[in-house]
Amino acid sequence: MRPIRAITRTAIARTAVTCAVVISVGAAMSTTAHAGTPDGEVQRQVATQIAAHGGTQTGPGEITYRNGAVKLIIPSARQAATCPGGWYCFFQYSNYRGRMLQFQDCGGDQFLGDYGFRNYTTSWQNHTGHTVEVFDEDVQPWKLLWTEHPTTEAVSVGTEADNRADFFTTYCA
Ligand SMILES: [Ca+2]
Repeated sequence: MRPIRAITRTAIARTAVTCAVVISVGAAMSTTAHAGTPDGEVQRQVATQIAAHGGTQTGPGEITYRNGAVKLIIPSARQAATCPGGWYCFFQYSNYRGRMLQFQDCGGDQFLGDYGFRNYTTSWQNHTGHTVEVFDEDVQPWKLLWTEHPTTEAVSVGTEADNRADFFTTYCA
């Protein structure tokens, strides 16, 4: 059973990438007709993200990884991303704006670079009971940048930690 499932998954992933490319071409044509269309730009960024870091598009501006354990949201110009209950989220800009990378797993280390989010975080929200310790591994020894206690958030990580987060350890509630 396992080899068959693996093949199916690969086939699905290939189909998703093909769709993304086709949609991207459509978006490019649309941009020609309506210059600066935010939705077209979002779709272009989705295609770029999948080409660079894999994942499957599961909605407008939404890319899912690891069978749903991780999601990247690329919001349109009209609407900010929202960190749902039961997840903890990293945001590209202050005040929970820009791209949002959301997780729900606990009990180990996870690497933001796997999703193109290394040195990228400026604000965060933790809508779980887990505790998350976030590190910079570009310095020796690795530096603890901040700790996300259960149900807390920060509109900005501050100048010292801005765009430095590389990985985190999540302690289960
Ligand atoms: Ca770093």
